[in-house]
Amino acid sequence: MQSTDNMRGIVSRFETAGTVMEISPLGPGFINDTLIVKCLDGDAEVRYILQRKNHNVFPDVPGMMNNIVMVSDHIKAKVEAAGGDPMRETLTVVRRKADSIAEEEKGLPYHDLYYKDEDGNFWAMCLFIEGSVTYERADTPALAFKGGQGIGKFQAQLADFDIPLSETIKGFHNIRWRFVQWDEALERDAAGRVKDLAEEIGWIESRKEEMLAFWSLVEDGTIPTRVTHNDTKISNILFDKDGEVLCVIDLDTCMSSTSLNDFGDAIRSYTNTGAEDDRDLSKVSMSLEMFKAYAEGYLSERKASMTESELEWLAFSARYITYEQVLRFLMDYIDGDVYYKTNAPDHNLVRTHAQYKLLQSIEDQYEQMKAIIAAC
Ligand code: GN1
Ligand code: MG
Repeated sequence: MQSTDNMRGIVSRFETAGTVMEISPLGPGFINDTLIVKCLDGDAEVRYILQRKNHNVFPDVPGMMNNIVMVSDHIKAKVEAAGGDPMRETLTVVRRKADSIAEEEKGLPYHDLYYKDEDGNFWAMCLFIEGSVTYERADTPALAFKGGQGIGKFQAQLADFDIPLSETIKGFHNIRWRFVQWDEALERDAAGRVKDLAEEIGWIESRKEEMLAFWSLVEDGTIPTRVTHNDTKISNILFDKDGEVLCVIDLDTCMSSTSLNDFGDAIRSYTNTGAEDDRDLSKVSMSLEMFKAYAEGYLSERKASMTESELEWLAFSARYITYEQVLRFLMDYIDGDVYYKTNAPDHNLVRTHAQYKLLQSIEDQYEQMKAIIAAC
């Protein structure tokens, strides 16, 4: 992380109010670095989120920032029409101060949405939403229900968004593309770890065909493509103090995909009785009660607009995304930990094992999950 003076220099490029009082780190994101910036404007304290966007993960940060602005502007209009508060119910991107934009920046696309520092790092800001609460895990079915409602509503708000979005990460939830990367990773064996991973590699290979079969239904249009969030874990939702969903955040991966992925990714996170990186596998399983609550919340917003095929494959999406996450953690371990932030040399392997345990638990309860969806 940079020195405080550097950080203040970065903040000074953006349209913040008042004087910067404090800049401190926030949250456990695996990809970007996130800071909170406290400003004093007269007597009022105004806070902002400053992020160093990971340009190794997101090769086109300007395009991504433009996606975020277009999507949040669209939601703002919906919130306003419904009599809500557009400044609290969706993200507000903070733009560059006009006089901080250098001549050579002016020709660049979306140059008012980010700042690129001398080291080549990309910075972006948005308003901090006061009075919001985040969770690393869902403690109660009531919270899971609300989370499901929140993502269902988010997708509904974007149902008529028809401007093409830039693909911020190629083939993000496209398992066919993930297998291309997977084969390359095995071939490279960059960290020399493949020889010790026969069992884990077997977990991936043994389910390859059924995952590809599901994805072909997306490719041939049987399952429709929509604007989706693609990273719907619980920590990417802001709740208010009464447990109501305020705002869906982390719009970096907002792009076109199947809405099922948002459901599956949320199930992966909300229903886990353990942690995503639990070393104690006996703690990890899928809670069917949480599944039911999330599904009921989600379907309360989305059921009417879903196709037969989406409903039919909804439960499977939890298997698909959890499987993909096992693959992604294992692939990063094989690659020598280059994608996710890690806190131990075996962190990605621990994550792989914990996600695989979760996947097995989901597979074991698949028939009950389908019955719950049918009953909704
Ligand atoms: C990453 O950025 P963050 O921490 O919200 C990742 C997700 C993974 C998740 C696993 C851009 O999410 O896809 O599911 O970690 N985001 C990206 O917890 O790869
Ligand atoms: Mg993210």
